[in-house]
Amino acid sequence: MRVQVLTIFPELFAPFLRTSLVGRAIEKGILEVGVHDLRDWTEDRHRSVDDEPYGGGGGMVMTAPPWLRAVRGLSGETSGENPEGRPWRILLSPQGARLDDAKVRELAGRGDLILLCGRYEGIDERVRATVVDEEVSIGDYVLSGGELPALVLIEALSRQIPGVVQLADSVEQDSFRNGLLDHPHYTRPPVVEGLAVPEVLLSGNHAAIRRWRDLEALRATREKRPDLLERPEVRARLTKEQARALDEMERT
Ligand code: 4GX
Repeated sequence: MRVQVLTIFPELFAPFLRTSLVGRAIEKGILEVGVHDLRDWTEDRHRSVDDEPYGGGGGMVMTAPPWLRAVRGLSGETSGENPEGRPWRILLSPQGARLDDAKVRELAGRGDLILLCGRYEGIDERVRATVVDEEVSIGDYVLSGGELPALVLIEALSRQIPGVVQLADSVEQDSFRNGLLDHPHYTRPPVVEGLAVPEVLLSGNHAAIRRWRDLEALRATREKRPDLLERPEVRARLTKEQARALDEMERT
């Protein structure tokens, strides 16, 4: 999978992309990330990318022409795995559809991507109208630019590419894999400030451990994110034992 990023702050990306899981995916060639300076597609002496808003008001707006040249210039570079024959173009903005586990999986299946990272008050609407396939938001708060959202998306995507996550089933059993939150985790030492590790985790009884984790995942979800348990597709994926336990919890 190849992800191309368009930004006026390309230097923000390198240290993150070198690190950890994403860094290893890139090293292995499973993931390719190209970061491009939007100013490389400007044509004036000052390499300017913004101007005053028509209609007045504060702030500046990014002008359309560099974006159109850049996105179209990069669109020829696709590995051919895209259904559309060109990369899928995503604008990061608070106006987008909220990023969640389902959206990450969907985008991981889109083939190559181009991520547009805007700054200032936004980008001339005609960019969205002509060269953007989809707007994505990482949450209902306002940032100063699309760069951190792009990194969030790249990291989440990288975990969905086969061969990226080391432990065979750590994604499989991940939080959200079955629509529930994760169960609690423990490691040494066995007692911390008087709090002992649950006995079952030391028992070596793997069936019992799996049952305990399933029930703790359910308990955590009911306590912290009860909204998730209202989704029919989540309820449908509960184990028999989880369904029975939830029934019990809901009757008390
Ligand atoms: N999830 N921002 C983008 C500038 C902008 C505005 C409109 C294009 C269109 C954000 C978020 C986010 C702030 C990134 C405004 N660019 N992006 N930027 N939340 O807040 O994705």
